[in-house]
Amino acid sequence: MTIALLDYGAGNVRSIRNAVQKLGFSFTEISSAEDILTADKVLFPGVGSFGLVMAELRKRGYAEPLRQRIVAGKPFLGICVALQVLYAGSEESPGVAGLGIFPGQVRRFPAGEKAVPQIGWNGIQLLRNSPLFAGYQGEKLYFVHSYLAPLAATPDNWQLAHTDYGCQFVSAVENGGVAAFQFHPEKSGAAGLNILQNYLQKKEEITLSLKRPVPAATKMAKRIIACLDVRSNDAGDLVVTKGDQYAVRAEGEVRNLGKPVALARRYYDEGADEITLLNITGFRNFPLQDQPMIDLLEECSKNIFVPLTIGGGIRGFVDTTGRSYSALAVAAAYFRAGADKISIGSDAVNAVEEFLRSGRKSGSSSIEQISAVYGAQAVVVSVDPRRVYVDSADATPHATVKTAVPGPNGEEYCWYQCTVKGGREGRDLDVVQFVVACEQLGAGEILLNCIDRDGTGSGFELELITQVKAAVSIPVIASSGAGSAAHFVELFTKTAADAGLAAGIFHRRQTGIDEVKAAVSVAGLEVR
Ligand code: 1PR
Repeated sequence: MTIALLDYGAGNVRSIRNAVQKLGFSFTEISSAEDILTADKVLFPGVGSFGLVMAELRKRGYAEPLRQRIVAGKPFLGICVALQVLYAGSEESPGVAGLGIFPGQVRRFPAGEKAVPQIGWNGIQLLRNSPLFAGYQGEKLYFVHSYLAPLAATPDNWQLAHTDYGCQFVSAVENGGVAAFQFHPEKSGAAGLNILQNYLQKKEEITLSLKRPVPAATKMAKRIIACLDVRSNDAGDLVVTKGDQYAVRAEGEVRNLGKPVALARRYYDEGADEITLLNITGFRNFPLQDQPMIDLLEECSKNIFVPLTIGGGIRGFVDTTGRSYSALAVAAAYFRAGADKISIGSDAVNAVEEFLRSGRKSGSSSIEQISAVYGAQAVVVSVDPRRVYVDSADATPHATVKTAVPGPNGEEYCWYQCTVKGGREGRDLDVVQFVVACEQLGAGEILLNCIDRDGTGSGFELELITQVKAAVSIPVIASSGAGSAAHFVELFTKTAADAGLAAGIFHRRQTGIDEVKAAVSVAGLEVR
């Protein structure tokens, strides 16, 4: 049996390769129209925008054979944008024709109370039994998208599952041997791998599960993320470290909290919804000359089937021979090595300063370049703010908050100053200016750290999180300060944060990811 993978080289399909290999299948690469028509099974993980995917398919002469295969009902599985290209067109790329299997248009999520993109774990309502979902127990699955397949645009006999997020949309279609999912089975943990296996194995090997009742509306989970700050210690080994307000040395030595690959694997096994790796000295070393970080990512991604984010050192660079590398090239290397999202720190501050100075988008900043190629949902901006106290809101042009935790001289207001190089340099830029500009430049998510809280275990910086969440419509990951499961409950009940991230309490086994999820669930909030 030939399983053929359709990868036109425009994005990260390493995750799907790793998942297929983990399941014990081998695959061939599609390199001609003929391959599309003759393979026993086609697997198409769509990456990039709707327009980009269609342009690649047309350029390679794949659009028509794909259409033929789908119309003939021969085995095909499309993931994410590969579901959307089954429609006639999309609001994402006006004027670009899709494969046109369905006559309707793909739409953007309505602007409103929900953060867009939808990033995270949501449920599906299965409308009927399908061999693809044999063994599925109703687990949440991983979604990451800004555009959706409307019910009205999808023929009834194709609709297999619905999901709710601000509105109801089609999250899976199936007819004959053809299926497509909006969620990512390759990033949906064991439940997702099982669905993928159902597609890859021979039909007769599948036992149909019993009919289940269709659940009520699906709900998005609050994500719990484990973060590994990684750097070389003085002996030159990559270690997971942890700072106190970003200071990672104790008695002169870089704190060593474990080996990155083993720790990341532990968090996957313990149920982390996402894992973030930050190369915290990336501002010094250039990642493309820092191969251990790429190797580390490759190793991690082989056994981790939830989203992996990597940050540190994503920026343009000129080496000693005068050769220049773009931030896009660095991001591409990380995506190829298995990252699902990249995170930009210091260089995002530079990009925003330039944007605010010139008043226009240059198109050449790291955020813009990477977002244009990989999509906003793959671009996280990690910000390292710290408090600057002032006596009154009028004392500074920056966006202040009236704080319940006054400054050392009784100051009742503060603003949050953006920093670069791991907090070593402060800039005349407040966090509100910064995140608003990042969203305009094409970032899909904010990783909101707080230097004052980092490593203190004193709880998340709720005033900062509330200020940032009110300023943007993209998801916000709250980070720094978690000291207990109760702090996550406080985070999700007192702010609208989409995810909570912690490092120290997980590394030191002070609180388990399961304990955090249990506490958040008892508080009436949705978890995976
Ligand atoms: O600037 O693009 O090279 O990216 C560097 C990245 O490294 C940035 O994302 C920056 O936040 C991070 N970073 C730089 N220096 C440090 C440091 O600690 N000295 N770590 C650092 C950031 C903050 C969180 C941490 C949470 C949770 N660490 O990621 O994991 O605060 O910790 P806690 O739960 O123990 O309180 P670039």
